Amino acid sequence: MRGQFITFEGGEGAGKSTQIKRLAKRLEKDGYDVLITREPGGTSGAEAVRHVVLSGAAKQFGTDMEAVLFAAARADNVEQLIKPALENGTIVLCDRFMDSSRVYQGVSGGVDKEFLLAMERAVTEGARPDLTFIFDLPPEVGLARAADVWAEDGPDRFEQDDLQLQEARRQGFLEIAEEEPDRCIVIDASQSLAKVSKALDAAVDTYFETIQRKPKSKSTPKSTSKRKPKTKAGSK
Ligand code: T5A
Repeated sequence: MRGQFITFEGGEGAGKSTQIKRLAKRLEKDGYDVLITREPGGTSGAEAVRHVVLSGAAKQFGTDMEAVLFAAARADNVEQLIKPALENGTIVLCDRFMDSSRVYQGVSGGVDKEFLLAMERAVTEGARPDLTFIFDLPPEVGLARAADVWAEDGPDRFEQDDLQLQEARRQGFLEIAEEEPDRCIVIDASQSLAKVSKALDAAVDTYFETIQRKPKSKSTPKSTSKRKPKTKAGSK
């Protein structure tokens, strides 16, 4: 049985990485095979691209160039890690994916939508997210959280952008959730860690019940049924 591909999206410091690590432990404890990856990154090639884009080294070449670099990193992550894991029945938890390109390069970067979608189709073939959590919170709250964990060199290329751009990104993610309610669930990420964890766990449990996904070790998986539309979890 093919695995499940779950992506986590949202603004800066929304709490995605924290929740992914926690959720992975919980799912592994439940008997699932889990792979964590991130974007840009995951593979050595994609991690090299990560350094180039997040350091700001590519900024001078324009947002189209940055969009292509993110797509190149994604292609490597998809081919080397994500697809093989899904084929193996693994649950893949990915910290950011195609929606980040739609929002950061598209909505706030001004890159042509058709150009972005063409690259998206090319690199995500066979690895489209089954489920996407959009971590929603006011950008000033997320940036304050992120600032607590900034490395010595301070904010990265995208964390430096002003609040207006960060707010545009927030709206961009919410629009994707509205346009694709079958795939996306909005999580109110401004809540306490405990409340976000609870909302996320409940949404994952509901999703697995809907697709009748069971841990390998606990029972034989049944065939995947058509999913019902998802409702918002812990959202405002
Ligand atoms: N990008 C990425 C693009 O422009 N295009 C693309 O296509 C892709 C894929 C990636 C950057 O690249 C851009 C977007 C990004 O700017 P990154 O470092 O991976 O860079 O950036 P983020 O994904 O934003 O990583 P962050 O670490 O900033 O955010 P997280 O992972 O959402 O937050 P997390 O879990 O690290 O938490 C941050 C802090 O908040 C605390 C945590 O303990 C931590 O200290 N925290 C909470 N505090 C209070 N209440 C809660 N509920 C909390 N949850 C976490």
